[in-house]
Amino acid sequence: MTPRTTPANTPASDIARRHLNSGGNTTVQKIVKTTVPLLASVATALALTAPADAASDPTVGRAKPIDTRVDLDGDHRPDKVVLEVVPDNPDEQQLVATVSGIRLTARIPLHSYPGIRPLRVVDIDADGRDEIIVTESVGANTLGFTAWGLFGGLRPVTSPDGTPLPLWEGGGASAIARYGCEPADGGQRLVTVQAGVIDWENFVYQGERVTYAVHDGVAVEATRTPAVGPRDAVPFLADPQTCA
Ligand SMILES: [Ca+2]
Ligand SMILES: [Ca+2]
Repeated sequence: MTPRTTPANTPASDIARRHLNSGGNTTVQKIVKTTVPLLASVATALALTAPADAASDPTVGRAKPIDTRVDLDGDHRPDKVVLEVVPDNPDEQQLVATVSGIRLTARIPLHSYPGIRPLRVVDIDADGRDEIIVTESVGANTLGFTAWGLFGGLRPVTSPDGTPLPLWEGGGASAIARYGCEPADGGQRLVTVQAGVIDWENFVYQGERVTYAVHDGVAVEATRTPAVGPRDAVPFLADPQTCA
């Protein structure tokens, strides 16, 4: 088994549930002018509310399910797919697909302060059956994903050992994390790029480009290419749109 590395990433869980409320209770003292010699004070704890910009931010989707249509089984008819937060567990999301009247569900980790994120529809193996990219983690500068499709059920794309294959995007200034697809052998391969900066003055990165042949939801490594260069060096380029 080939060891895989993951990019340096701020654990999203560290910030996942940081509370927006700030400040303390405000005490309102009302002086009552009566014959009573002492002041009567009324303390009122004002209800604090989350900042308005959070409530109106369209990217904050924790409570609202995402409902879309994709063709999971490749019969050219759209299949309903819904992604929602598991009601009693904000660290888990549920993917629900309805294919030919059969309801399929999958529970997926969710480490994202802004909640569930929009689904990306792809066809990683170019077999005419769509897969869905689900965001599992939102870090300070890196997103983590897994890809899901109909592989004998609603299942993730995995390594040959059966563990879900993570995909990354971002990296900030210190790293490069990308995924995409590219044509190969008359078909299509999944591509991942991971690199870290080795020269801060010139922004030179060292890492590798790995390609996978994906069949029936199993990603088998096809090539692994070490590379050194700037962010836009050809081996470091990968575009998620090429998997669509
Ligand atoms: Ca279909
Ligand atoms: Ca496919």
